Amino acid sequence: MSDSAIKQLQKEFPPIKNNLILRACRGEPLERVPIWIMRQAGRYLPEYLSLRSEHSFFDVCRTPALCCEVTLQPLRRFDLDAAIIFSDILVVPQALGMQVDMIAKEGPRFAHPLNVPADIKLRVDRSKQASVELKYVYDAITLTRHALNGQCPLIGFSGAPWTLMSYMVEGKGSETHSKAKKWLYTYVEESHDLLQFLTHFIIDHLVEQVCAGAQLLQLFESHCGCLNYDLFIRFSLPYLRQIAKGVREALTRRHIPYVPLIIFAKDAHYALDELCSSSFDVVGLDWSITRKQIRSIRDKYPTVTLQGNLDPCALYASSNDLEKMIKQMLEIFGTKHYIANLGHGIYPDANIDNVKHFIDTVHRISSEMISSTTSTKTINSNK
Ligand code: 1CP
Repeated sequence: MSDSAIKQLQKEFPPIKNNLILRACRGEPLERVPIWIMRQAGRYLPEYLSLRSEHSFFDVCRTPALCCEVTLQPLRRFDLDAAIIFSDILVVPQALGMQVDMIAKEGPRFAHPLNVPADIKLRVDRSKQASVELKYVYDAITLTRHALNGQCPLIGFSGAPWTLMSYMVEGKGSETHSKAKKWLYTYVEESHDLLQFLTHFIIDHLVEQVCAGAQLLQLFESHCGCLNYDLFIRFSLPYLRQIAKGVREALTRRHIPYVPLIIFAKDAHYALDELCSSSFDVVGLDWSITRKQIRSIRDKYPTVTLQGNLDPCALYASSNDLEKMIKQMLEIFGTKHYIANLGHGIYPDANIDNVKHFIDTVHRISSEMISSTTSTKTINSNK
């Protein structure tokens, strides 16, 4: 598609029919709680596996028509309240010139990870621009926003600086992230320099996604489990805050209406206060966050929308047990300022019937809860 054809398409997005999730971010009264599922497009769906048997992972990412198809697959099966563009957090290091391959049954693998700071000069091309290198993501977003035809909002996303840096140094997934953490203890200045550079690039990547049609943004800081409070405060939080502020300012500068920002900092149970006071509209909670912690931040930060946090493994339970867990989750979070989701990405062997049951049950129970409080209020006001 030509640039002018894309620009034209961006001006003519179909009107939105279901904006529940956007209203939840603003804390408006709702008829039911919105729900989407992290990694809702992916390997648990046979139609995804079938498409992947013909195309490599990054070919799918780089082909807007395929991205659009895969993004829509879960929406054809389930009554979801948001779509998330099919892409990956590792398209950012690729855009900077690093070679990343997706190895079957293993995951992402970098051909030449960063071993020492001198490698940054060799492997990371600081002249690259998101708007050029990741144009395929933005084209996919514009195409998908049209194909959705207003069914629900489209989420754009990026990995956060520390998570991307840890992949760039480790070169693959890791239990301990000890190579990347070594940088934080031995190459302090160089680590900050890399994180700062990534921060600017990520801000551009997120803003471009909004220009292309994304209606919410989620930032994945997936590797907080290997940090402690002090490391998080020094090497993650300042950059998360810069991103929230930077995206907001860039959108204002470009006269683009603001979109809600979600932070999902997995395993950052030690920094919930900091996350809730970092000017993100939504704080995603992973499945390990306790009821006590949820109640505490709910009370302390009533204007922050919370997202999560059902254990992805709860989808292996019987439908009766699953329903009990959903009810409990809705009772703890409440129905306002809340987006239901899993507390991490869905697993490839998730039971598809239970995925549908999860989504439909959140809708049913939350609408019952909302209509019973509304009718109680009406009775009270008529007294
Ligand atoms: O073979 C395949 O098809 C690859 C499986 C797969 C998929 C479906 C990968 C490899 N990435 C994705 C898509 C993806 N990744 C999405 C798409 C949209 C959707 O959610 O439906 C998103 C949002 C991501 C984000 C992502 N990628 C994260 C953050 C979320 C999280 O899990 O914490 C991370 C850490 C990655 C890296 C990555 N990509 C793929 C894998 C297996 C991994 C994890 C590797 C590891 O550290 O072990």
